[in-house]
Amino acid sequence: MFKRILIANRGEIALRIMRACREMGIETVAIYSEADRGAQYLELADEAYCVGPARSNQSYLKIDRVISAAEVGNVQAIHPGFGFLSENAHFNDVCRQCKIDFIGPSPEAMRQLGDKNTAKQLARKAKVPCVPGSQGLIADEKEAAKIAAEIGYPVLIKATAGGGGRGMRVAANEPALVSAFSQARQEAEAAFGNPDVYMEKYVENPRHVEVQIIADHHGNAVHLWERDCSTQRRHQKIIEESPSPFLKPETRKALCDAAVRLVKEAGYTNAGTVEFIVDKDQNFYFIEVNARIQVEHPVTEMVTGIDLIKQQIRVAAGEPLPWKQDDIKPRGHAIECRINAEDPARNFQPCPGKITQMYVPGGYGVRFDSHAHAGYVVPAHYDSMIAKLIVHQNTRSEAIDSMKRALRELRIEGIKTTIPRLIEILDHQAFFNAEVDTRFIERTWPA
Ligand code: MV4
Repeated sequence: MFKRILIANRGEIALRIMRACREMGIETVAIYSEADRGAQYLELADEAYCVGPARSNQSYLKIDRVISAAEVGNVQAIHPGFGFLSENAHFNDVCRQCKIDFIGPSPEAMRQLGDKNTAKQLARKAKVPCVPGSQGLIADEKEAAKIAAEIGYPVLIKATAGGGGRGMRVAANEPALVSAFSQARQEAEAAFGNPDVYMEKYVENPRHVEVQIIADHHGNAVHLWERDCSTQRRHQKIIEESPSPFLKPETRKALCDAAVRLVKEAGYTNAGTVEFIVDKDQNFYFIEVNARIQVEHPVTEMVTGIDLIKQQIRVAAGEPLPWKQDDIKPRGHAIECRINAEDPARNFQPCPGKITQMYVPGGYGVRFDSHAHAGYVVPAHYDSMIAKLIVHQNTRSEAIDSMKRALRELRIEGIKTTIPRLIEILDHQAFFNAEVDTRFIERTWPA
């Protein structure tokens, strides 16, 4: 087992990893930018090194500085968290060259699944349902028009190097296709340095259901059931829950088993998430793999009783998974609300600044993951999430009541937060009725 791990991240996920390591008797080396200097969570690491100024591309994203901190800190492994370098295959390669274990998949698996088109090819080989569309990348407008005519409009053009909703263009008909195709390629080249695109039939108003998986270095892979992340705004998840209130049991089993087939086909190791969209008739389609731990991992931890961060570290250290699929029996219902320093009354614009007062909820089945505290200055340089409020109860109805109670108790003064909007969503009949698809927020609260 590792003696020391560098945490190549900041904020609540850095704190989450420090806590897991502390309980495992593993020392931690934290990194921070000038904007995070003095943050209280850094005191919970055994050592902390400044890696540069506030801007991410001069600090948390600077591979040479992160590796230098790992060398100086004399660590055996690096946990990348989510965001930043967590899906950077080159960083993963550099860790390997420096003989520092990367707590995540191999660079090869990360590259193969990070490319959406090759990920779909793997999915087809693993008999995982994919959205009807092009067999591969599309060379030109002519081919695009031919395929669109075959699958029928509306179609979605997607950047193979994109993901998370970036680099997508809908075309409702042939005249719109030509401009959508060229815009998608231009945007993809600009954003990802790779203009290649593929095409899919556009699935109207889907739900977003993702499957947590974890695989070891001994050929074992299991799923830890699903999370429903349909409550999102502009591809930013707001509320996640498990189990999905929408899936029928047979759909749930087929979807989770498909996710395991895909990761086995890819030779994937460590934790990952297989993302699907599900249409109103329970047809599910593979969309992409997230080759990292995700923000919403606590939802799965609560219903399975598994500490995913500890399990990631054990898998990276070469340990076999301690369970077979049948041992993983989910219990109850968990909901997570992301608390962002944003102003719902001003189109969710980020609202950095000093938290003057903070009152954190508790009680039966309530978990609060946050690095924030009274006196903490929310920096303007990073994403606006400052806390995650998670509840776990026996039923969905009880979990909703518990979440509303906890949200009403939670006080974060001095800055605007998304708490009022979260309460409105949880109070909405459509949410209670599980009638939420990925367009629910924009339909109900048009910007
Ligand atoms: C889709 C889709 C509809 N049809 N693909 C791709 C990135 C992923 N995070 C969201 N993506 C979508 N792919 C087809 N063929 C709709 C979306 C989508 C979406 C999916 C899940 C959750 C939120 C979404 C918001 C907008 C679009």
